Amino acid sequence: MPRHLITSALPYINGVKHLGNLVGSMLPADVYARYLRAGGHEVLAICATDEHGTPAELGALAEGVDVAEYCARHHETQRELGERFGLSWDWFGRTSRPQNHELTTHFAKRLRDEGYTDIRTTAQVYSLADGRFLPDRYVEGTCPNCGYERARGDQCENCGKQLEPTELIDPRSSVSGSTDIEVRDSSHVFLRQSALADRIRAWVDTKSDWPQLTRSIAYKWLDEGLEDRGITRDLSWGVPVDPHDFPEAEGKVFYVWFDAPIGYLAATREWADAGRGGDDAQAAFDSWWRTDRGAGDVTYTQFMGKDNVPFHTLSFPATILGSGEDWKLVDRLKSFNWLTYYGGKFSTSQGRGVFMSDALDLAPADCWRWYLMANAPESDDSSFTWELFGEAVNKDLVGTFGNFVNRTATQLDRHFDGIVPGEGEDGEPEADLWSRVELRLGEYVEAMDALQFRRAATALRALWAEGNGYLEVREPWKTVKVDRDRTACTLRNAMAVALVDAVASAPFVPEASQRLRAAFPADAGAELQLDPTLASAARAAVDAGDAFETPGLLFAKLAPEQLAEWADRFGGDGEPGE
Ligand code: B3M
Ligand code: ZN
Repeated sequence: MPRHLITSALPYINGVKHLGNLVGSMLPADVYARYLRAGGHEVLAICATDEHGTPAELGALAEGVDVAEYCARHHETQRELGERFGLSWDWFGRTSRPQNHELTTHFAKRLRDEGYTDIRTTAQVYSLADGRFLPDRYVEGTCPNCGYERARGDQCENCGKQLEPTELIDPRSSVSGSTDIEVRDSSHVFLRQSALADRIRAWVDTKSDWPQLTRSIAYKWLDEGLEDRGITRDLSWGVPVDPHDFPEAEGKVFYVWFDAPIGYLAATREWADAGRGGDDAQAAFDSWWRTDRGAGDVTYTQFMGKDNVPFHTLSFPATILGSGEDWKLVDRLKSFNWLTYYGGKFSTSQGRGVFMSDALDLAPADCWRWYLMANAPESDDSSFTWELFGEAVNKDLVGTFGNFVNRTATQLDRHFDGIVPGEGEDGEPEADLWSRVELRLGEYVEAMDALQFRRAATALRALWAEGNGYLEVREPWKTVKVDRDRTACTLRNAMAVALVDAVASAPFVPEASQRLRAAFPADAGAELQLDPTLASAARAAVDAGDAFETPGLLFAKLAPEQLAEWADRFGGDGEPGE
């Protein structure tokens, strides 16, 4: 069996992530990781906070703490929120840790040795008042094209024109507002991506199974011509350039997008280092990342929003390929469109939309997980609305899954003291039920294997509905008065379907699934796997005499007034925002 390495784009350290960030990377990565584990696969799920770059420095400045402390604090918040959302990482690391410093330094040196770097002088804006170089987007001024007064040094957001900061009229620092700025020359390390373009294209050509969105983004960039890229910056927070390797760039740090993807390896190294020493740690790490040292059987799947695709299909592969070493490259890359908030952008600065911390105060993680994945922006952008959220919870979770389990449990409890009865022979209705369950399960597994989450959610919803359909045909609440054997048979089969549901639903709604699973005796289907054998295995696992503890209501209904109040509070007024 292949082993599976799974990474999700590393959340940037600044602040709490919104639901759009969650559904575009961390959540689908978790759903897939849980799915594979439930199928008996060996999985390593890795994530980390992406901690370098100017926004971290400025965030720390705004909070009046030093940047190391700022990052430590926000890392902790993000880790905790992730765990409360049920994100089952094997490791949640930090790009500011020594493992990333070491690996980033290593890759830069390898690239230099292979002849893929050179040193170039670039003109950079320096703010005397702030005592620092300013990245392009932190220079503000009047757009030479349209006269907009708050154009940024990389682009005018009014007319969309791409700009150089030196083109701005009346430029000023957006950090302090100071106009006391000047252009200074600075030498930087460049990665010669142009020299690697053919190798990258040849590699992308082998990825015919990548989704269309991913492929089209990669080819667009390749067709436009891969440009060489500065991989160092004039900042103080980051992985320092080793002056022995690059004396001309002494005192600078690597660009955040150079070290962040190396963070996938580094966070794995953190995992390997935890509780292991020296050679063991090295071997554990290598077995996931070095194809010449045991990672040959690893399937590597990445999850990310579409804006991150160029960095993962081109820049990071350039780092890997250019190193001349046998590092693992991504096999499957799942990218997502945007989740919008009523058609507009989620906005951290305007507090528009729902953020991970708010969400958990309103409803359990499972409700969010289900809603978000069942409506994931896969083939197109999708829009968050409170109506859709309410529907996902009330119709799917409460009305379909929860209702089936609750009706079954109540009947069993009321008429058979919660003990699975042995009477009654399975007949035609049961044969029909199980062939439908098999069918739904097959659809579900196929969609999950293909990383098609909406399709998987549709199949899962249909699986839940099969249980209800069966109860409605068999009507145990009526037959119990006249035909106890038939009722026993119905409830025994319904129990087995509930067990199928518990296992199959776990990737999407782990907490409720766990509670349902725990209602069965510990040994009932302890070995069940989430794969096409699940239906028959669960059917065999539910035995007469098994005691079933009623799990209580799996999900609670959301009242319309409640939803309306939230819409009010979070700005869900149907007005597309900025
Ligand atoms: N931190 C995502 C972002 O902030 C970025 C992903 C890095 S993945 C190596 O847009
Ligand atoms: Zn403009």
